[in-house]
Amino acid sequence: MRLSAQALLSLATSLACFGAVVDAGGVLEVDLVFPRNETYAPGADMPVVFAFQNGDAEFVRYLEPAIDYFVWNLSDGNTVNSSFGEHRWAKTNWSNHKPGEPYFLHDFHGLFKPGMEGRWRLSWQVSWAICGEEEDDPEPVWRSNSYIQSVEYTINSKDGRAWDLVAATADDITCTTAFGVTINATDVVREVPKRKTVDGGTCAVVYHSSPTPNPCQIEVSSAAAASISASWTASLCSPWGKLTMPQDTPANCPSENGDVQRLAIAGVASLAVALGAIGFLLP
Ligand SMILES: *[C@@H]1O[C@H](CO)[C@@H](O)[C@H](O)[C@H]1NC(C)=O
Ligand SMILES: *[C@@H]1O[C@H](CO)[C@@H](O)[C@H](O)[C@H]1NC(C)=O
Ligand SMILES: *[C@@H]1O[C@H](CO)[C@@H](O)[C@H](O)[C@H]1NC(C)=O
Ligand SMILES: *[C@@H]1O[C@H](CO)[C@@H](O)[C@H](O)[C@H]1NC(C)=O
Ligand SMILES: CC(=O)N[C@H]1CO[C@H](CO)[C@@H](O)[C@@H]1O
Repeated sequence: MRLSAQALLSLATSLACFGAVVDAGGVLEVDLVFPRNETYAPGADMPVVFAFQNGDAEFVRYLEPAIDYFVWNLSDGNTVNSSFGEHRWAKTNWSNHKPGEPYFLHDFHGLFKPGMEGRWRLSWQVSWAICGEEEDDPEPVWRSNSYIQSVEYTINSKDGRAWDLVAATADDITCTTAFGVTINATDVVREVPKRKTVDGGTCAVVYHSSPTPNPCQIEVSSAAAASISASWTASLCSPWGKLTMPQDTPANCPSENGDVQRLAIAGVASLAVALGAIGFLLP
């Protein structure tokens, strides 16, 4: 049974005696930032970038949002490529995040490097957990909703332009609302009992209707873009990077004793260091 927002609201209200009320609920938005529907020159240091808007709000922890993405080679009729990445909200580091600004998640890998010329589709899925909906559910149920979308881009060394996060996000022409998904959470959360199929935990009651996403309002500042690039340099200069990508080790890496962290300007998640690793690097 699907409930109207009104019914859901009264359900939420009636459940308030079972569920705790968190700080005001709110709207989480998850957006693809880069790449866009454009033709790029190959660049080993080109990232995939997503953003969380309002991701630091209290209710978001109960949604446990996650992003998975993968890439298809369109030149040979939709053969799926093995490359993919994953972002878990729980692994984000908010310590240097400015409240009210989008939080950028990024990965680097060989998706755009020389040798990857051709037409590609990047598909991503945003998934999140919510409370069960049925009014007659004996217990709240833990479920995962999801949003799947894709973007196509071309890597071409002849006509491609150099990638530029600042320019790409300043230009709304290549952006569509489909690049974003919003989740409108009530202020009610419930405890989920441990069962065979669920781990238990706390789920958030969400509204059925959610506002139109606003991915096109995101602009990557040159400082944020520099920070993203710096995290790539830092990962290339790390012992792990030197071991796995010796051909890409920059000439100006800090000395062995130097603190590589200094290269990673704070303020933006440097998941590339943590996650852009092992699984995501293409041969
Ligand atoms: C991508 O851009 C090209 C050229 O600007 C346009 O013809 C095409 O429809 C766009 N594709 C999508 C999926 O937006
Ligand atoms: C994509 O598919 C085309 C056609 O099969 C192939 O020639 C090309 O090498 C593939 N690209 C990569 C990077 O594997
Ligand atoms: C989060 O980032 C800060 C500043 O960059 C760093 O000091 C801290 O160790 C990080 N925390 C985790 C859990 O990685
Ligand atoms: C969230 O949904 C509720 C119920 O439909 C609605 O009243 C509210 O305006 C929505 N929030 C936003 C920001 O659109
Ligand atoms: C870089 C990479 O993994 N490319 C693969 C993409 O898919 C084609 C077709 O399966 C493979 O041949 C490539 O090696």
